[in-house]
Amino acid sequence: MNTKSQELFAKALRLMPGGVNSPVRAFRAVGGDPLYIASGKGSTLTDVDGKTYIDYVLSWGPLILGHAHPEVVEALAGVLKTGTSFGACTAAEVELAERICEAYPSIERLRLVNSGTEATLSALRVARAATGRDKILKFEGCYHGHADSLLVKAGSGVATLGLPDSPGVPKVLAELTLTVPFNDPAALNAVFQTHRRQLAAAIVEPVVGNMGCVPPRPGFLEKLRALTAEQGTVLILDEVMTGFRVAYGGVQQLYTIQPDLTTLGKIIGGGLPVGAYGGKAALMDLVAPAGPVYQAGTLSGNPLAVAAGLKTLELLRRPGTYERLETLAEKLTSGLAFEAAEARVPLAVNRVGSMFTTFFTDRPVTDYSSAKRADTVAFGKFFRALLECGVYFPPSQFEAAFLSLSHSEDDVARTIQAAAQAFAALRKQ
Ligand code: KE4
Repeated sequence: MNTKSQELFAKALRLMPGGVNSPVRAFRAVGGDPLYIASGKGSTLTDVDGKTYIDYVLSWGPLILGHAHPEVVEALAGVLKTGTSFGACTAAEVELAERICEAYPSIERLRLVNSGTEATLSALRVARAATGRDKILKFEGCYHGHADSLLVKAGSGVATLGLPDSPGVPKVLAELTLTVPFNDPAALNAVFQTHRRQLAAAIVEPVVGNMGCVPPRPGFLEKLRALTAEQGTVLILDEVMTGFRVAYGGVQQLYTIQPDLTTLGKIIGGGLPVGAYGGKAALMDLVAPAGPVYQAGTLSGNPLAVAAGLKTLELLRRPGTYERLETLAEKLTSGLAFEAAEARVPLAVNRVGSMFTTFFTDRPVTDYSSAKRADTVAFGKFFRALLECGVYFPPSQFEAAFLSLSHSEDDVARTIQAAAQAFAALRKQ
């Protein structure tokens, strides 16, 4: 007897590529058919077959408050009645820009867009315009959305599906994107010497989420900042995932790194489509209509996403928020590590704040090549065993998992218990 999810997926396969609207949702890396979600509430999701799961995907990061937070729903309900989009300026977009600039001192001006992809492609365009240079630097295993120039040795779904790089990206364009391993200062020095004063931008996930969670080694970001400053290369911190996640002020608050441009997304829209890029006024004033660099968007700054974002940031400013996330995430990840050790299952757990990844490997994961050593078959079995126990982890070894303020100690205890069972089953195989 097919489940409703399976019936929907069979129909979707005839209508959408791979049956999904974003590749990583297809469960290709973990086996089985994708879940079809009927609703979310707090820390849980319920699928169309009525099964409920503790959710550690949280829409890939945005839902740091949890699903359908009453105050976010109320804020949206209010906006719905007064109009969803005007294609014109609103007071709320000014307020959201103000809140973001307050939280990110490196951002003097910003532009709201509708996705992280739009944010990063726009930031790159500004960097190329400002420097008059064409080459850019990214890091192997980092993912910055699906703009042509950035689909080179990318992480997230590209890594999940083991795609070499995407066909359809002109060779002449891909050749302008240089890549080096994350956390490799020697490679960083070499690329800046070989392409001295030729790099328009260096874009990095300052804490990587898209090869799985990988923090920067001490001094790595500082080295990147020094080299980019010395050679007039625009440093772009892609904080689409880490912004308002690892701290209210993102990684640049944790590591006191001042980038030239920052990209944001996910949490600032509270679960609605959003992105933002911003930074030094001298750079951002190049953007039309202030300057000649063109970038536009029908729904940029739309009242719904702005309302959900403003309410989310307001609730995140409440005292104790990040301490709560830290306590719960530490309890969860130390519990997972303990149970894996008890079952003698090799596991490396990387965590920064309330984003983390359980790598099935007995060696530290510090870059893309070490992440790719993880046992993805074991991860798939772990994922499916957790799913059976009503726990929904990201369906890929090369993704970060997240906690929300709606997750409870009971959720964490149940997750650790489910993981203990999953590790024991893995051990027997
Ligand atoms: P979007 O275009 O998907 O809104 O953002 C692209 C992006 C940019 N930068 C970073 C650091 C990101 O993590 C992302 C998107 N993240 C993935 C999950 N790792 C989105 C999930 C998906 O592709 O379905």
